[in-house]
Amino acid sequence: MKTIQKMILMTGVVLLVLAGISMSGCKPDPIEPAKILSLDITLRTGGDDLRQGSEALGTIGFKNGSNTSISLNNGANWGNNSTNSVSMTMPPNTEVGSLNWFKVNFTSGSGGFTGDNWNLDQIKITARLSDGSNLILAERTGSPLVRFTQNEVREYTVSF
Ligand SMILES: [Ca+2]
Repeated sequence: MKTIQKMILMTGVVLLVLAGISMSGCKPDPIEPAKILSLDITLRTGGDDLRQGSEALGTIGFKNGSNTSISLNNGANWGNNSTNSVSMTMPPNTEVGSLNWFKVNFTSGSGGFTGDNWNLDQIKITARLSDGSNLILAERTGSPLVRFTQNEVREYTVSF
């Protein structure tokens, strides 16, 4: 074969290979992973209530270092052996892997003669996703799981 024919042949091979590469790059876009629209925080109070005027503050921490808080009980009484659910809206485009921890902070109200204590027997954190499904992120149970007190035990953290 003459050199010029070899060059033409080689050029053809190279073009075919390049065409193959560009074709394989034309795959359809992968399906966007579902985003978290909101969290459902379900808390079961055990044998010692969360008194009216006391506060359970919920804070979600993100891996990028930011965090956001809401009052879980809004100053209301959570009676002995009651279960309460609170919805927490997430920022737009919150990815499942972006959550780092959830923390409950207890502050005893000052209304009674003595400070309040609160037994938390269970916490369950469920993500509501943009594709309509739910994802349980954490579920912790104990009897109690944690006993919050006025001065000593004031926070409990769930790491994801
Ligand atoms: Ca109490």
